[in-house]
Amino acid sequence: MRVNRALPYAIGLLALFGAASCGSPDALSPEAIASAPVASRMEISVSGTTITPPPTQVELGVGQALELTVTVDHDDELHAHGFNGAEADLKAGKPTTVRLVGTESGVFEVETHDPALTILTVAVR
Ligand SMILES: [Cu+2]
Repeated sequence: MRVNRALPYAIGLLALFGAASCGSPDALSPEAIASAPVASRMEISVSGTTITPPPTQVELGVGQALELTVTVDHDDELHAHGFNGAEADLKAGKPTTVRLVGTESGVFEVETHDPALTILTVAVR
């Protein structure tokens, strides 16, 4: 059966753009993430559009881990730009912990998707 040859190319481009816009080219192995030293821990809760504590910037060294626990009052999605594409499903009322390991220097946003909120900024140096 004939298929549209343009399609795989279009999907490839989308994947490239997706990776570029999220800034997460280097995937770390689960072992590397698990063994990175935890430099700081943070707990954030989101109720509606209110973020507690209010969004701040955390400093993190390359190779260090930030352990972030997020609790939301509604089902949502957590997304950390620049951290091995870290994503997590958030369930209402259930604290979810993710480990963000700095792999390259830069300032990265950690956000929820529904609603779109920047809950934390991480400066990796
Ligand atoms: Cu996102």
